[in-house]
Amino acid sequence: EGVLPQEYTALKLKVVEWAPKAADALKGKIPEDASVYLCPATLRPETMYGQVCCFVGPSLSYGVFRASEKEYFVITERAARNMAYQGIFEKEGVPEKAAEVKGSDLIGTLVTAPLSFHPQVRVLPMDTVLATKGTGVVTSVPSDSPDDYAMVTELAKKADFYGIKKEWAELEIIPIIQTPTSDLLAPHLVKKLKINSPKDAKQLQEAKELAYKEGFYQGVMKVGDFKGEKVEVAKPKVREQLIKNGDAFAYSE
Ligand code: A2H
Repeated sequence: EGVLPQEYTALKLKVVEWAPKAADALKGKIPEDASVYLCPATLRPETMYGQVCCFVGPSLSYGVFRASEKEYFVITERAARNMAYQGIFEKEGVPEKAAEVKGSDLIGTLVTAPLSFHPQVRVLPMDTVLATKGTGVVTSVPSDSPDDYAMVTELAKKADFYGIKKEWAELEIIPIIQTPTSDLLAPHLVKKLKINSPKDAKQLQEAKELAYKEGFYQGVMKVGDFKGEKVEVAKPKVREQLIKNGDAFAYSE
């Protein structure tokens, strides 16, 4: 881990419909009138218009933690401990875990996606999600993240193997940021560097660095309330808007 604290935006993706195994794991453990959210941590809040799914690590274990009387968050135990000390939960100190659920049991759960052109998206598996970073939940923006593009392409290609419905991984990828190279920078780089699978780690690292630099320093918003503004300028504005609307909160580690 780096020396400087990483300032994430944690999104609140509200569960609309649980996958059957997740529903079983949670049965009777969460108050009926409470909302449960998957909370992906992102460094690119300005890309949230392009969310198409939400990744969890299928072999990771998640807790459903009480944030307040009416709100519960699905995140890793590690993230919950950090949040409990950052004053994100109503009760400070030790986080209160209401239930436990395996990543694989969350696959197929339907959640809302704040700001996205796709108002509801599915939870899908991604083996490279680290338990040691962020919340262990990652929102997928294939237009601007090479990792995300490589993974949704793989999921659509091998839907049966991954035990998902093909259409869950085939939501339209809409351009949201214009750069000198492309308005779909991640797909462009994945093709240019001949990346064939999420396992091409070295090329993906290169693509990720290129995409991040070009997107941040030369990108211009194509959509949303800050359309026409530079990404650098729009980023904090989108973040504030998400937080003000109750769709996100600040999380650092
Ligand atoms: B980013 P850093 Cl559009 N395991 O969000 C693996 N990856 C994780 C993670 C975890 N536990 N937690 C967060 N991440 C991803 C958007 C995005 C991101 C775009 C472009 C690049 C990008 C949509 N996915 O990240 O190591 C999250 O994906 C490339 C740096 O803390 C998060 O932001 O720097 C980013 O990695 C945090 O990575």
